[in-house]
Amino acid sequence: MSGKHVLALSGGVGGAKLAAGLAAVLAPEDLTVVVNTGDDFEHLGLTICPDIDSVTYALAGLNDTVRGWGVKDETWQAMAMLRGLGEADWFNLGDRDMGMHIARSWRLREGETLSQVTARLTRNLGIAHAIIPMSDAPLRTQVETAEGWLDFQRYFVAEQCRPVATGVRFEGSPGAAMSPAFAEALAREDLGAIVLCPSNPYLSVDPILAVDGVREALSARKVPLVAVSPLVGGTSLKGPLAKLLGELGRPVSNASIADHYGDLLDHLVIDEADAADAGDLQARGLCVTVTGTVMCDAEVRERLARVALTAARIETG
Ligand code: FO1
Repeated sequence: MSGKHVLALSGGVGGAKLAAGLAAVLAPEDLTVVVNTGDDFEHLGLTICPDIDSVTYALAGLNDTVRGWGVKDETWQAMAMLRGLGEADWFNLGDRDMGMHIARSWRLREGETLSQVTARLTRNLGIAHAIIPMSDAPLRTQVETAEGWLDFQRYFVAEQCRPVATGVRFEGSPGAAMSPAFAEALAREDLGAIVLCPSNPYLSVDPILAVDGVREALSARKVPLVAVSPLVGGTSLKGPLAKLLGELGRPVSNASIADHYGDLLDHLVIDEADAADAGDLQARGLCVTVTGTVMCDAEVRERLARVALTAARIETG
């Protein structure tokens, strides 16, 4: 019998939605979600892990679906106080969200690893599925611009992705080892498939591939690797992917997503608005599924999760 454990690799907002869909259709023992930590940074004395937060809030049903990040029904009193005190206010920390960063920072300072802290906090929020940081070591995404190399959140939030990007690098790679549960998931005898969530390939998935040994392990895998494209109608729904592709001199199309993942990819799930891309992708030897990929509610998230799992030859009930 082929394995049925699914390893999903996810960034923040879009990835978190599919991760929530996968968690809705797979039992906790059948899913491991490994999350990008290249966006993490230290801010106001706190360790912020935005993509872990997004996946955690999505699986806990706490995510703000309008803003796309942070906690729903959020209030901003602490932020107003910080602003009044003359502290940095370019990165918005809601009151409820702040509790997450305080708990994480406190436990890290007490000596727990990021994996241990994440397991503790997700469990205490009632999440049964495994949400795993890609590494317990710092691996930081930086974007090259005319102003020099910018740390990810400086580029993404403070500069609103305005500077023209000429390169991306991952400080700490090589040298960052896989988190223990990531390595275990990749080595599982019952591993049945790998799913790349619809996250930015350059900014959210590449940091995971830059962790020591990950690209090699994925190349050597014996199970299907399915990606859900983050492009919809030839552009990115949210975030800088379309702008970044243009700046890096690549077409804003699914051909660029397929080129980027290269031999790693077996099957690409693309949006129905991009159905015209299917022929070219198939001509390269890729399997393609065309479906609606805009995850506007829980029902669509689950449906897309089932489509991705079917593409990966994983049975769902
Ligand atoms: N994104 C923003 O655009 N502006 C913010 O002020 C902001 C604050 C923030 C706080 C906590 C958190 O977990 C995420 C936050 N994000 C914010 C989202 C985050 O910058 C990005 O969505 C991810 O890093 C990209 O995946």
